[in-house]
Amino acid sequence: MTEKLTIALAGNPNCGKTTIFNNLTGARQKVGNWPGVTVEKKEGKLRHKKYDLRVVDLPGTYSLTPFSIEEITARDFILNENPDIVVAIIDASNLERSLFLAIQILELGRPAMFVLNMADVAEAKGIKIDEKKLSLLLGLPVVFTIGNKNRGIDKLVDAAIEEITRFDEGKKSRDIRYGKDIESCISNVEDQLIQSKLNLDDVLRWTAIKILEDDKIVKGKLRELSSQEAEKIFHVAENCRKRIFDLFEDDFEIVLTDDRYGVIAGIVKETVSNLAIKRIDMS
Ligand code: GDP
Ligand code: K
Ligand code: MG
Repeated sequence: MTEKLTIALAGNPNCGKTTIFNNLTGARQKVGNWPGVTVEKKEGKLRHKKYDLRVVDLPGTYSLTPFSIEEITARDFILNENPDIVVAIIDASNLERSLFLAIQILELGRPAMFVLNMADVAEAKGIKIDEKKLSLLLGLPVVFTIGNKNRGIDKLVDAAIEEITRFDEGKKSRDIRYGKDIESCISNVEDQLIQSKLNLDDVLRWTAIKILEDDKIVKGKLRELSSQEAEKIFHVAENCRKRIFDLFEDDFEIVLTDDRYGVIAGIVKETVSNLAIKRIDMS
């Protein structure tokens, strides 16, 4: 019996996503467009042990907001087609910048893992990432790769399959936690979502955050499910947005973005040491 699994590759432009996609799928590729848009869609196949893997190369993006067709395409695929795992490809030589997208992928609540690609570039720059600590901190697998040398690719696939299995056996993704004012808003909207019985299960927290960010697409989808429930939820969210504005004199999405950068700075501080800088410090 073979098992069919779908792996989606996500990441910033130029992080090496297509290189890794090519390493994984070789010549077994299909190139087309995403439905209705002129964004290129690449899909390929890979046979690994008892698994038939379908690999999808998502459009390169810096975020998962609804402001560009690439971002909408990437997040719709993750939300609607439910890949068995989302592999966030990270430029290891630029961890801080890459984490802005990567933690949003983690935040979707679906099975995910991080791939620290460009490991050679990071090493040449004297950047050392403690991948075990990063993995423990965020509760997901982390592997190093050097895409253009085809290094680490088997490890990537093994880790992906292990993580899919863990989720099948009941693992839940770990949440990124923000400041107390943001968290209390998220809880308020989550509570209202639960009362609405719209059955959002695994995307509950993500949906609450998106409503608070005034994400027009997510709000439109909720209205389609139940306009009456949607208005109640939006009312709670609007009160929270006002509270945040009074406290910080900025919109919720700006305050949350600042908080995200704070979380990222904390992760980088815990897991990265720059050997080049240390050498200078000691001289
Ligand atoms: P994408 O935009 O994310 O699809 O990135 P590409 O796969 O097109 O890669 C961008 C460039 O980075 C290409 O020139 C690759 O050969 C190169 N590249 C990919 N992975 C690595 C890596 O691990 N190390 C180095 N030094 N270059 C890489
Ligand atoms: K490219
Ligand atoms: Mg590409």
